[in-house]
Amino acid sequence: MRALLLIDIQNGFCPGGNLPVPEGDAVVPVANRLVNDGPYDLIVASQDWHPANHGSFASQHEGKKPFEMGELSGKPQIMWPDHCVQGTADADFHPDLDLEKIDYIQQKGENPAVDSYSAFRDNDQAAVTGLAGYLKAQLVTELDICGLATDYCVKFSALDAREMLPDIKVRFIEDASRGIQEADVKAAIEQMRAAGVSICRSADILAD
Ligand code: VGL
Ligand code: ZN
Repeated sequence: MRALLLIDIQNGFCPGGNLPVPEGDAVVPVANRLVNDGPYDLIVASQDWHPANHGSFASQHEGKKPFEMGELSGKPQIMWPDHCVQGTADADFHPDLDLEKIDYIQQKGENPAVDSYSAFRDNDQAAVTGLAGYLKAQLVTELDICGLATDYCVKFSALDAREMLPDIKVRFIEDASRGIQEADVKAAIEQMRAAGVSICRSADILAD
């Protein structure tokens, strides 16, 4: 079973959103091509889904501004702008993303006391989301990952996929992803590669 995992292709991470990733919306047509013309048996999407009082928001910390370093539950935490609040348009998937073929949506980031970059588990690794169990139950053997943002949620999802599902082949689709900081994207790709994630482009997959 081959699965595609679309990470956080939401309004909040696209231009005009509350935590915009440069060119974030450029991943949408590529993701749609992979969904419609790719070799996948299963399509999964993750959705950053925060309560309004989430502790990763600078607004919840006296005197903190977005993108400063702060603390959450005693651990270092980047202070993000309020983003992807449950039930708001910012948390909706990009309106041009084809949702009909999505088999499973994994929401994450609901616990206000911990951030959850990975679609598989919280950053403190204490609680899992259920996505690894779902992919195992579906007998997935190959998992391709792309979306937003390469240097945060895509990277941590790919690393957790390698760690929690060691028998599954994991690939990162570079042109179907965008990151927040260019230097961090380069480092993220090297970190994924070192963890056994293959790096590919959508054309390689669509040509198969
Ligand atoms: C993300 C920062 C905060 C992401 C989510 O989807 O990469 N980044 N929440
Ligand atoms: Zn978030």
